[in-house]
Amino acid sequence: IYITRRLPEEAVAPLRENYEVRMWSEEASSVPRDVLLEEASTAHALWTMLSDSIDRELIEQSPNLKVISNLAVGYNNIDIETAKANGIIVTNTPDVLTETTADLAFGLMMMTARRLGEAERDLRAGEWKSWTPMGYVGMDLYRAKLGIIGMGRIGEAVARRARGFDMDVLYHNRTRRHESESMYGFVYAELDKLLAESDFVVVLAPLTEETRGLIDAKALAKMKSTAVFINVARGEIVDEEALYDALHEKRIWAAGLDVFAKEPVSMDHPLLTLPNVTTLPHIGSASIKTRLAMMELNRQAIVNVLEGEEPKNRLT
Ligand code: 8YV
Repeated sequence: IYITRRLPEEAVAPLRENYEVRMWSEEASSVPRDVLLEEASTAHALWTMLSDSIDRELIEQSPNLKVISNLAVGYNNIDIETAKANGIIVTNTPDVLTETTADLAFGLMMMTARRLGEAERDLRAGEWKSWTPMGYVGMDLYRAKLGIIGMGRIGEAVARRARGFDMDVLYHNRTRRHESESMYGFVYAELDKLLAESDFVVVLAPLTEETRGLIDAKALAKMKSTAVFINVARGEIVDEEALYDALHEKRIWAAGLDVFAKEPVSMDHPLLTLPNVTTLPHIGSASIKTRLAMMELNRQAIVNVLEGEEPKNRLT
C-alpha cells in the first residue's frame, strides 16, 4: 500500500499489521511525480490526495494496482475512465465531510460579507486607531437571497443552514431536488436567473467538463453589483481572470475563495492583491473529526478491495 502524504499514525497503524505500507514522509510537501510513479509501479493499493495526478500514464504503468482510494469527495485528480478500463476500483469519501464543508462555506460567506479577515488583520497590525462610523461596513447575510450552484449533499447542507439566517434559497442543479423543494422551500432557478437575483452566489458543484469555466465573464456580468461570490468547490469552475476584472472594477462586491485553479496559490496571483477578496487555503473539510472519518473510509475501502470484498463509495 502506498500513501502519498504523511497521515497521522492512528489512521495508518491498522494497515501495518497485515500489509506492507509505504508513505511519503515529508509533512509539508506532496510526493514528487517520479517517486509516485516508482511507488505506484509496484503497489497493490494507492491512498491518494487531490494534489496527486492519477492519470493514464501512472495507471498504465502500475500493473499490480487494484484500488485507489482518494482522501476527498471530489476525484477530478483521477482518470476514472482509465482506472475503470484497467479494472481498478476507485473510492472517495462522501457524506462524512458534508456538514463540515457546509460550515466552512457559511463561515466564508460571513467572513467575506462582513469583512472579518480584513478587520482582524488590521487590528493585529495596530491599525485600530479609532472607531469610524463606516469602518468595515459590509453586507448582511440575514434575509439575503442565497443562490447555490450545485445542489448535491454539501449544497443542500448549506441551504439548510441558510434557513437559520432567514435567507431565501435559490438553487441550480442538473437534476431537480423535489423533496427539498417541498420540505424546505428551496426554489429551483435557471442559472441566469440565479445569477441575476442572488445576493450570495455559492459554487458547490463538482469539477467536470460541464462545470469547467462555468463562472466566466458572461456569468459574472449577470450578477448584481452588490453580490458576494463564494467558491468552496474547485478553482477551475471559475475563470479567475474574469473574476479579477469583475472584482477590480467593482462589478461584483466581493469574493470568498477556498479554492484556486492552481493550488497552493502563488503569492503573486492577481486575486490576492484585491481588498475585496477573502481567501482560505482549501480547508473545507478540515475538522479533526471529519478528516479522521475520511481516512477511516479510505482505509476500510483499501482493506475491503485487498481482501476481495466490496468497498463502500465505489466510483468504478
Ligand atoms: C479535500 C475536497 O478533502 O473532498 C474534497 O473534494 O476538496 C477536500 O475536502 C481536501 O482537499 C484534502 O484532499
